[in-house]
Amino acid sequence: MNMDMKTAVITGVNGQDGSYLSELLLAKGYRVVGLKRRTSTINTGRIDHLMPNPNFVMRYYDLHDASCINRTFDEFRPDEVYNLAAQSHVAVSFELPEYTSDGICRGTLNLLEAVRRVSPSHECRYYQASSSEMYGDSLPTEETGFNEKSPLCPVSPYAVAKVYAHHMTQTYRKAYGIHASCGILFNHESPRRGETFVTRKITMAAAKIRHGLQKELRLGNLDARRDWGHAKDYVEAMWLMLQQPKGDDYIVATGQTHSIREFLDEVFAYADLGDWKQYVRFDARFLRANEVPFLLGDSTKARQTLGWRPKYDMRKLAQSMYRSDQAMIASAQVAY
Ligand code: NAP
Ligand code: G4F
Repeated sequence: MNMDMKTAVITGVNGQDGSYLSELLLAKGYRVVGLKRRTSTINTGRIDHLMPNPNFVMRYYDLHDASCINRTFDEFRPDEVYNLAAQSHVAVSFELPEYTSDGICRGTLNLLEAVRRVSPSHECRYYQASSSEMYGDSLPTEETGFNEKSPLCPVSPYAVAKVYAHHMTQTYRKAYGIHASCGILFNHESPRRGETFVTRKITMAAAKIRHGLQKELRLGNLDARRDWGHAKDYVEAMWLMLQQPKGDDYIVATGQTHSIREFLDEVFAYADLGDWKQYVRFDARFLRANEVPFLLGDSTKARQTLGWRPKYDMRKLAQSMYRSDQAMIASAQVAY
């Protein structure tokens, strides 16, 4: 190994963001130590293409097991740690509140303690995956949307746990001088987005309907509004945060908000399927005990301090996700 090479540890490496961040860091000449949990079936589809790279190393890990973190940190002495692992589905967190909270809260605390232990003179930098879900059912007081000072009003077990992890990261920064940053990321999607999140559920359904493989799409609340960006843009902001002289908190968002209806309009028009109302059926199973009705982020601080800019808006994002799903379904049909 080249001694000048930086080492980054990424938890949740096989998730959507973990895969894009790994690509970014490998391209920048990092050694990437990717941590993933053991599953009974193989779920490395998003990172299989990185496996042959000698600078990409994988280790098993679980949010609920501190010993693996300590072993990994002792072995690799990371320069940067990106904490991306989480049970990240908000609706599921109502069904699995203890599991979701325990993983996010204890998992974050274990990592912060490990950073403090292996890096007493603060060389190791830490990134916390905070979320716009923390704003909950409040509305922004400014027209430009939520900013870093807006109050946090979480309304799901997932969001409450993310608030704990967010405050704990700030506490370790203040108390111990750790270079720790919280990225308050608004919804970000991509062709690699999990298929149970609403955007990907819609683009996959449109592609299947186009190919005659699906007849209807069952959805819950279509009135919620989200500030949707592309995950590839957002992982760049994560890296930029850790290149600053000090740790801090930053909103990462496009500054535009759209309803689920508007996302449906965009995808079904692009797929040339006509009016989506022909296919979409309301299904109360997809409603949540509490809903976050409105998200819009003001990323002025990230734009000014980090020089970060999103390249994708909702329209470009929706079209790229549909194109990718359409191509995947078409090639699967050829294979049959
Ligand atoms: P994702 O695709 O759901 O990936 C989550 C990763 O965490 C997966 O690798 C998953 O492994 C892993 N994980 C889950 N439970 C685990 C456990 N007990 N032990 C170890 N690993 C575990 O999420 P993402 O969209 O990439 O998001 C990355 C992070 O940003 C998450 O913390 C999420 O909460 C946060 N965030 C996301 C968004 C967004 O819009 N995408 C916005 C704000 C914040 P499996 O593949 O085995 O499940
Ligand atoms: O796509 P979603 O499941 O994303 P949600 O709940 O906004 O959470 C995502 O973004 C957060 C950042 O704000 C992350 F922290 C979190 O990890 C995750 O990545 O749902 C978006 C909206 C909701 O209002 C939901 O009620 O879509 C609505 N929706 C309507 N029908 C649906 C459905 N959501 C899903 N998943 N499935 C439906 O059938």
